[in-house]
Amino acid sequence: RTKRTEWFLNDRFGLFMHWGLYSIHGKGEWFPSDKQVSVDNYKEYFEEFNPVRFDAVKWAKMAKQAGMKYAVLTAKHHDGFCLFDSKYTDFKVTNTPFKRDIVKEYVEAFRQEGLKVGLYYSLLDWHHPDYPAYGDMYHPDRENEKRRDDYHDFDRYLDYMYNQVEELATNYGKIDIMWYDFSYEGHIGDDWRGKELIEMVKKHQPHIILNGRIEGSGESYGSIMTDNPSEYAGDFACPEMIIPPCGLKTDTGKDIPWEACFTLNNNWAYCPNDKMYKSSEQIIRKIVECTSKGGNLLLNLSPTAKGDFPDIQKNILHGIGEWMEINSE
Ligand code: FUL
Repeated sequence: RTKRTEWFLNDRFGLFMHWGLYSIHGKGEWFPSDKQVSVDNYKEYFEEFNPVRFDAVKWAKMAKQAGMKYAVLTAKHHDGFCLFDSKYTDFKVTNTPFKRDIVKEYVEAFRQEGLKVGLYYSLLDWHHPDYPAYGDMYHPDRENEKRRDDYHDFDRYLDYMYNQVEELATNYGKIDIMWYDFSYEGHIGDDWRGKELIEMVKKHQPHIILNGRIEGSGESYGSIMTDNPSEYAGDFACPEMIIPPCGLKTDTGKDIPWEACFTLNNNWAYCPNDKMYKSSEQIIRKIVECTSKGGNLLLNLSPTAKGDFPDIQKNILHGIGEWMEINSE
């Protein structure tokens, strides 16, 4: 772990991007689950997806100018829509009017600018016929959640997930981070066949680092917090919307690599009604706080349905970039 995480402990600031069909309706990426939108009704966004202004090179330059050293893009979020050309589903970007493989353009452009590239992959999948519910059947608070239908073969879903992650690990060159999202407290990585999944990824990408969400959510970090982490504990913990007050250490005081992820307003996905933005100064303070406590900041931006960023988000980044320029060696 030490060797693989070396760059990560040095490159403290990264760009997170939540982008997909939910960027069209602008009501947040949990909308299909919260409102239990059927797969059929959700299709309308799939038929519409056409981000004609998408320019990965511009995105990469913007991130670099802000002092970011790496990025993580939602290759597949909980809605199951894939931003890459997967042979295991039709529910993918190359079948939309846009047709282009977004993951491919993203990894190439960001690498070109010297940034490390990461891919987010959701364990939850509200589109796959073998995924049991709109939320997650394992979630203790969602036990009574309406099932979409009666029959599911969860193992078949896990095969699908494994195959897709393997595509991501083999079709796009060097991937620096695989960012899984997410499991629940009380459930272990085995529920997701986590060991198998991680071994496969590492076979293809020996240097890769993985977050700890195969056995945890934002608030629970799983066995990464112990001196004997499990095989699926991951390489770093990823607290969501909080900065751990004293950093993160195991019980016996060993440092744990970590990365706090934060939204820029109050939503991960593009949400035009949400104007509660943090200022450049607030973000800079967070970067300083994370860094001083031994952690990273993964700052989320929300591309629009047309493939660019809202001006306000670009301006905040610009402000951070100016500070970086003055304050970096
Ligand atoms: C959570 C997800 O449910 C959110 O949609 C978002 O992706 C966040 C970073 O992680 O667990």
